[in-house]
Amino acid sequence: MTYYRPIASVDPSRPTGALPLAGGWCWFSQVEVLRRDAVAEVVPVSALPGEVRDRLSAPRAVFGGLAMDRPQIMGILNVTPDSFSDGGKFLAPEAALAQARAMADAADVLDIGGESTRPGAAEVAVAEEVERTAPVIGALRAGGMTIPVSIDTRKAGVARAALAAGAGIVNDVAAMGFDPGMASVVAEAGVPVILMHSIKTPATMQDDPRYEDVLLDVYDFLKARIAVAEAAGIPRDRIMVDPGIGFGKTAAHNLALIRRLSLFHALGVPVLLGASRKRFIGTIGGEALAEQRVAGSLAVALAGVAQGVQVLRVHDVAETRQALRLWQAVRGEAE
Ligand code: HH2
Repeated sequence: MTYYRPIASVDPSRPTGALPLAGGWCWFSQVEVLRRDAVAEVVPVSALPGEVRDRLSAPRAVFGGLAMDRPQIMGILNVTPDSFSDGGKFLAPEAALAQARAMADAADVLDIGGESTRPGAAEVAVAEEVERTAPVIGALRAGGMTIPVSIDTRKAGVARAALAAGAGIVNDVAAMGFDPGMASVVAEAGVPVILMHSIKTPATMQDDPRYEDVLLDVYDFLKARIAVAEAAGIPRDRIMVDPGIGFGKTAAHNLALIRRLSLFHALGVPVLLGASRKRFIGTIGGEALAEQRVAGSLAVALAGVAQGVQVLRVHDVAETRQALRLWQAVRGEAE
């Protein structure tokens, strides 16, 4: 199997023959060709098979109301007692609603979750998870908020209730592999889905995770999950992928994935990066407190945008918006 990683650039001078990366703000004129059993080589885009060129450069369809030709900010709202960085802060419905309102100014989409998936977290019963999430989504809609909402869940019943309450996207950290009913809920509702890579369950995922090649293994997994989703009747233009930073990964695994994130554009669907406040940012950045990891989180988010990642899942939406505005202004891009 051959893997094609577009070498993303945002340099203002663009060589003749360069292609837009996924129809977005980056361009590429060279591709790193990777194989499991061979040394990587860099080739010009002119040497690529036509279908690979097309898949890497084609514009991505609007996803759940979000244009994919510019970076989008997904604000995290955990309605849980135990999430790793904001656990307990927004468990009361009024607190959750106030936080949703505060985030809606700077975020393009809100990701609402009722079960922590931090390493070691225990499973939450469906009824409990529905009770935490659906009323908040319903109240936000009743209050006139029209911002797109994704439901962060592995469970079909939770997704169904959230969609009925007004969510429009399903974000599944188990890539529809946890609950056998998830694919049909998504397919029947006709909503888009985010498929994230993870190994095992949150309770055990950090027990010595190993890969043959983390980048290529995650790529193969996501490719296989896209095939499962398509077979279940979910069209490709309603699928987004996410390498799952911190889910069954060491700091070295996370860095290897972030360094070559642009590979995932070869799957032909938009890509999401969720690194906000995660442990490796604390380890490398020297910050034990998750809430104090905004600077490191921004550095990683911008590294993702520089590789054409379409959605940034973050806790610090206002700070990320500010960073993105400046990043875009320096490049001479209007927001
Ligand atoms: N990370 C977390 C939860 N959901 N979904 C996607 N698509 N990508 C991610 O990286 C991702 C995710 C974990 O972070 P958080 O929601 O802040 O914490 P917790 O799981 O403890 O609630």
